[in-house]
Amino acid sequence: MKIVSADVIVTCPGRNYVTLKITTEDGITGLGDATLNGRELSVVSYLRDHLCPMLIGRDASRIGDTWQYLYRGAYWRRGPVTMTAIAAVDCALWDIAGKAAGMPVYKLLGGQAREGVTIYGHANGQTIDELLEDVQRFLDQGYRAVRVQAAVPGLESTYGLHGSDTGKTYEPADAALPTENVWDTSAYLDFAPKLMSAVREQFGFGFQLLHDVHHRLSPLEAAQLGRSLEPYRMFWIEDPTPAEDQDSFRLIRQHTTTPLAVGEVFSSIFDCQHLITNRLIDYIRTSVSHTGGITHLRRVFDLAALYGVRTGSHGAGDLSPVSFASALQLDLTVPNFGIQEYMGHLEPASEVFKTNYTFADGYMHPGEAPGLGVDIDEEAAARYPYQPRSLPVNRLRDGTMHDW
Ligand code: KDG
Ligand code: MG
Repeated sequence: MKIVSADVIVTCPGRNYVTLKITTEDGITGLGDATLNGRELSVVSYLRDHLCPMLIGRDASRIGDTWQYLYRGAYWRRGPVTMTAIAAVDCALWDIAGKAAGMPVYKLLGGQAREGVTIYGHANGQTIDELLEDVQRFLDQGYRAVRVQAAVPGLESTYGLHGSDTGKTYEPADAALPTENVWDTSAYLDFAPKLMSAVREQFGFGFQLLHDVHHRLSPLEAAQLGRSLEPYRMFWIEDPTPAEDQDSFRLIRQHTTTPLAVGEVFSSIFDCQHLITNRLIDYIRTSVSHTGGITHLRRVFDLAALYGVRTGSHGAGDLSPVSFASALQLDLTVPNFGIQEYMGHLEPASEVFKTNYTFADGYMHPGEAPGLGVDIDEEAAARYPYQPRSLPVNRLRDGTMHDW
């Protein structure tokens, strides 16, 4: 099963996606998501200029060896660009393996360990009332878990709010230069418990409640937040503090029993090792497309299982449907599955990516199509050319750069 071509498809059906397509001599194609939001073209170059030429002539069935060849062979290790590129190759090879075997990838990974994958959706609002309406919309659809974000009073913009016109994105639609947001920790710490209290008061405790702090607090502030949210029994708070200084999570842990989820910006098992083996987090958020693909993420999840840490993979809309399908295939099989994020994709994405996953009763299933279960329509992709876009940046009121 020799590889005869490896092509990179860049498209922007609502937002930019980079897809790797590998073709074998017998005409089987495999897809991998290579999207790194705001830095897309660096992965395009990594693939086109470096990895694609190395893939030609290789045996597509040697998935683990190819992973090691690309990882060790780079000499320069880890990092989001390298690991996203390797992830795309890895997922595409799993897709090919599934198609060659006539099975969905989850069957190659050991078969399903649950009937479906619990997902959480993103509810948001400019006001608490608007947020409550949005939560209701998710509960009406059958969601069992909802992430809530609402505008912090006094701030001009808040992370996690969708533009009402797009419904699913909260980033500037047309900016090559980052927009600048202003952040105020005090205003946020005042507001967050009021928000959760309103949600629990209106809807009770019959569903899982999640919230993303998006790296904004110091460890001590994160401890205060966690404690203030304890009455609302959160499923997790996510990224309460930036995770470079991993020992700082001990301080949060000492002060609160609110569960912690971290890892969407990590790119390897080594980034997760300290937090997991010291039991400093409850959920690991690494994603299949930013953490070396199915092959590597499976190792992260296995390490996490040893320490009672459960999975909660990143699934924002800037990860393509190929990524989401890959995540579902793995989620269905691992013993320590926790939850899967699902933000959905903007409407035009469905013209480009043809998916097989289904949603019912709060659960997703990847479907029974061989491989990952996603096809790409390259003519439709060409109708949506790449558009330079950036994630926002954040400053404190006095102008100091802060984490976004
Ligand atoms: O590209 C950045 C987004 O993926 C990120 O801001 C979304 O934090 C996020 C989440 O939890 O989905
Ligand atoms: Mg997040």
